[in-house]
Amino acid sequence: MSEQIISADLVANHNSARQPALERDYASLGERLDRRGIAIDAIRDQVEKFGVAIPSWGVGTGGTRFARFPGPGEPRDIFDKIEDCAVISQLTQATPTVSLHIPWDKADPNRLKQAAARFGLGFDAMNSNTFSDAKDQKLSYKFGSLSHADAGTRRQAVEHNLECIEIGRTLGSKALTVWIGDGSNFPGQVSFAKAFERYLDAMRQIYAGLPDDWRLFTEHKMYEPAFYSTVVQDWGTNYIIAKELGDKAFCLVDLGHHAPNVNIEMIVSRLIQFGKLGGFHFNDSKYGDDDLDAGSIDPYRLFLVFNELVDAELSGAKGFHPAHMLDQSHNVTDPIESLMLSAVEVQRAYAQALLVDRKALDGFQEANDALMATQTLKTAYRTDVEPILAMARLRTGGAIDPVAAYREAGYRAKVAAERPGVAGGGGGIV
Ligand SMILES: [Mn+2]
Repeated sequence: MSEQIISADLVANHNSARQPALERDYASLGERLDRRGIAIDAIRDQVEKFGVAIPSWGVGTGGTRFARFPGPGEPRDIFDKIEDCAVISQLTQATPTVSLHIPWDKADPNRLKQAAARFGLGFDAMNSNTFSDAKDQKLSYKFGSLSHADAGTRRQAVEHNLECIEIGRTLGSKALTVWIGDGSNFPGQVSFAKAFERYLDAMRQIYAGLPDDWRLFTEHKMYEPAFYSTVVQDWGTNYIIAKELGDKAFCLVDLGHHAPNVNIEMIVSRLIQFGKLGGFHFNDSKYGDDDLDAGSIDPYRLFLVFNELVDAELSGAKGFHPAHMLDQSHNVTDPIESLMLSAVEVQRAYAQALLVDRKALDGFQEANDALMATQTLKTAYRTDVEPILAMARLRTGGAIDPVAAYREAGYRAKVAAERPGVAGGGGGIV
């Protein structure tokens, strides 16, 4: 049995006070779903198996390029971050893994492995960083990394990615995610073609160092930090990269990395159809790469993305096993609370998508019945699946209301006393 940071008695008391009402709500929803030919327990079983990774950088307070306002009890190092992730996992039972960022989380890999194993946590994809300069780094990434004009700088960036793979091998990770900030701020500053060719050449060297059972995820982003052009700017370029590199290369979709109003669920469908969807960075946005909490701005879009994912899952799409991860920046909330609710929102969209009557939807599509087709999706989306999610948490040892249990436990006040304040200053959206 793995160690639990929040007292098991506290969680048990929290749950026993809420369980009778939950059981009534679950039975009532079960009866309504039964009328639609859906077995509630089967949906609950699938929700119990669903997990989303926590990014190590998400448990610290984020910031913007204007300022960062640190909260109390912020993690001081990766070991504190793993403890915060363990709290999220314990109370939600939805986040079994942590995704590390190198060099931010650099430490003895064996110590890292032990620290995570203590709480029953595993490691998701490794994330490299060639978008900022590490301390004592020889060559600067100010003008790019994997696409830099200078061969030595490109080599340094390749070696950093190979080091991330090495660390990940010890940790039991099975994927590397590469996002670069390379691009330009002025028309004419770089040759689009030359920069992309240099990038592909560097990525081929990283791909060559990938173990056979690993996957390589490349993440596109339309703009920022470069404001005129970005080397890996959209899903089209990303698809070309994955095709050029080979069978172990896939596209990663960060929901915030598109122009406003782009039909992301359709991009998801295209990548699935051609076997190149690697995974997600879930978050939400209003204007740009806002890194807001998943489902906080446009929960219907999150559902529509999951509608495509569930459709692929049920139709047995070849090689389909996307990695799910949150990638958010929490500027005004307690990051642990935001991450718990975000994980639950991702689960919620998954559960709602499982309720879509796919046979009926297909019939309406074939008959050009636009109104009934869209209503079929709405019927699933409008269903309040909270009793399913709460029941899944109760059965797996989590809390019926994770935020309430977290506040009852007084975890933030406890770590605030143990962890000295972190100085404010630099920004931190990535
Ligand atoms: Mn991302």
